[in-house]
Amino acid sequence: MAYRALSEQEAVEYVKAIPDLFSEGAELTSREIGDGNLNLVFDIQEPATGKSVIVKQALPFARVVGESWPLTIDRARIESEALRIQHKYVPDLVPQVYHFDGELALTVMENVGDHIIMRKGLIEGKRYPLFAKQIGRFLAQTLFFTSDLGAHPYDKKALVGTFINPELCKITEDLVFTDPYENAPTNDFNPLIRREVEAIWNNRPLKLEIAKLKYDFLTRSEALLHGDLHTGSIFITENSLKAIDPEFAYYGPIGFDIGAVIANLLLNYAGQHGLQKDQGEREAYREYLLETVEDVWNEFVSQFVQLWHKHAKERSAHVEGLWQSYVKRLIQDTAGYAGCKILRRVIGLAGVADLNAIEDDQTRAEAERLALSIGEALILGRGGIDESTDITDIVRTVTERYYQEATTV
Ligand code: SR1
Ligand code: MG
Repeated sequence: MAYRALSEQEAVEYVKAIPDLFSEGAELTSREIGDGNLNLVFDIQEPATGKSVIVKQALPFARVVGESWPLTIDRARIESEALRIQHKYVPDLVPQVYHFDGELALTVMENVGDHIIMRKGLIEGKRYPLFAKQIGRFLAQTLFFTSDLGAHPYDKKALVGTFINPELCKITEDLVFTDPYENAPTNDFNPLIRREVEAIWNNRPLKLEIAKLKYDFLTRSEALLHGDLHTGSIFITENSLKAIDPEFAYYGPIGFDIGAVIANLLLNYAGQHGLQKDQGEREAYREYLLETVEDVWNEFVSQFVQLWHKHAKERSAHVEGLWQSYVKRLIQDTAGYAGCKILRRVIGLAGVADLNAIEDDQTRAEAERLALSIGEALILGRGGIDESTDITDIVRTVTERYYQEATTV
């Protein structure tokens, strides 16, 4: 069938025609629930049995902007293939793909509608005690087994080819690594923080560090990344986690994915300034977020290093001292990428609800200034980072300084 964007009813007809998915004559309901930046998402339910699936269809443009921003529908293939690979390594943490249609750029997959978007949960002040273990395992397994450490060299090169994703990478190159640091038309920030944003545009040492991180993003094909692992790409309950939406998947630097997770925890940390009015509650929740940042890194690294010792086939991986220097470089990359991802969400296109939900412009500007200071400090301070507490120490120091300066002004 030639490409066309489906209606709710057409999505029902489509899934009915897939063999062995629903029983013949099943009564199905359909609702378009996509609220992301790019795609159509249909929630298809069979009320009689409670069975359901998700139909996700790529639009030939970026939904967040409209038809004036054309965008390849090949991203649907990238997403379904990435989901299949990730599902192979962590089946409990990734939705199962039932069907893919390249012509329609459409994937039919497991419906995880009993989960909520983690960003929403964090904004509501929920805690997820299993999150760090779950995401640490997701990161360690998917990144190790697709890297030169865990994959056969021929398989790894073939995968690099499968995941050539130029248009989606270009979005990241522009929106994460370029536009926010100059006066670009895509930028979209609170006018009250213009002074701080202009200071970033004029901060040459910061721009140099961001350029180095961008260069690694462009050139270092380390592992198959999720590519957009923010808390809006994580569906969660108290017991279960599902990582969704890997349409930005490509072979890139491992720290980019870990940094995305940490950045989004820290964006919520900054947002607490306006989200939580009670100071005691706010401090307690911020402590929880910082512990989670440390746990995410610690879980990832302990599992990644175990996999390295047990499964690394690359002979040079066992040269004495290599894993230690690799891990040190990884945590520094992680901090740098986390910093870029924080800055882009404050200055650039596609902000986050953790900050945007703060209604009062002035209070939101205060939270955004804190986020900018944290992002900047992580990028500039990353060379001195060795362990997860070095990351959280930077955040604590910046926060203390921020509130001291706020009370002395
Ligand atoms: C035009 S797409 C804007 C952003 O949404 C996605 O989630 C990515 O983060 C992208 O940069
Ligand atoms: Mg997405």
